[in-house]
Amino acid sequence: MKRLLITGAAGNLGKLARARLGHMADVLRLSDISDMDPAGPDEEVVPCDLGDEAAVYDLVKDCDAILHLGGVSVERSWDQIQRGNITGVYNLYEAARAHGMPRILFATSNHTIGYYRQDEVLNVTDPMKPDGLYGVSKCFGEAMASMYHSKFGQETALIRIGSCFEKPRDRRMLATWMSPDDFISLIECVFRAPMLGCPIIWGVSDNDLGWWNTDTAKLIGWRPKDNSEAFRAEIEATPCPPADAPQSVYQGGLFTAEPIHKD
Ligand code: NAI
Ligand code: 15L
Repeated sequence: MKRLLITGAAGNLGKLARARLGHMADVLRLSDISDMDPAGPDEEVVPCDLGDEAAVYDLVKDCDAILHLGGVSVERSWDQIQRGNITGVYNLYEAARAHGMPRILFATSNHTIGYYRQDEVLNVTDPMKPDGLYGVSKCFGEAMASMYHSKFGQETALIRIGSCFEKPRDRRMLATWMSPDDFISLIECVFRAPMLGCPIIWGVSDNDLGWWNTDTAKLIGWRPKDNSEAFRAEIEATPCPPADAPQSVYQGGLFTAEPIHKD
């Protein structure tokens, strides 16, 4: 493809994508509200607040695909979440509609279902059970993608990411972990698939411990290769939280214990 837009390019996953996806497009257009490193060869750096409709319209122009990582990524006040994850998502989908509907990978989250218990196994068709305002905003994003697909044919891969870090950080992440390598191969599969539609796909590695039926990954030919078991001994050497603690009970872990933030 000619131009791949990466929103949230200053964030953790955005930096990873910037470093490793150059081969996917002639040009990477990198955008964030936070500071980014200057443009390198075959890069465009375009600062943009997702809450600014006109700016997002210009941002999406001439892009062939969008890796949408931008927005608030943890529990925060409604004002912050609304701008990045509600208004921002509306602005992105409207801009995409105006500019030929480039395929979108939308980074949604396990916090859309965080109030399910860890002894339950979920399918992507199970009802949402968000664990906070952040989770609710990701449910909204999934609903927007579904509506734009039904009404206009806009393609989106709704990737419900578990926990994408260099390695799992606690016992819960033995189930939710997705390695950086698996994330990159997932993105490649999304943008290379001949047909996409609007599937929900769990963004999780091939962990022995798992709470999610990962069948929909096959729709795009994605086969994660890493397994959190490699880190089990390291994790189990750390103190074990009580069995009735939120991080031991709920799939969303400590997000279920967050208050409604007011500032
Ligand atoms: P991050 O917080 O490091 O990066 C998000 C970026 O979005 C930040 O650089 C931030 O400045 C930018 N941003 C926030 N509000 C914005 C606005 N109004 N306009 C423009 N940019 C704005 O998050 P991370 O870890 O890189 O995650 C990327 C995406 O993946 C997020 O959407 C997050 O919700 C999602 N995700 C990540 C998971 C993970 O394990 N890292 C798990 C589940 C979902
Ligand atoms: C998320 O949605 C967050 O963006 C990320 O920072 C992690 O907290 C992750 O979920 C998780 O549940 O581990």
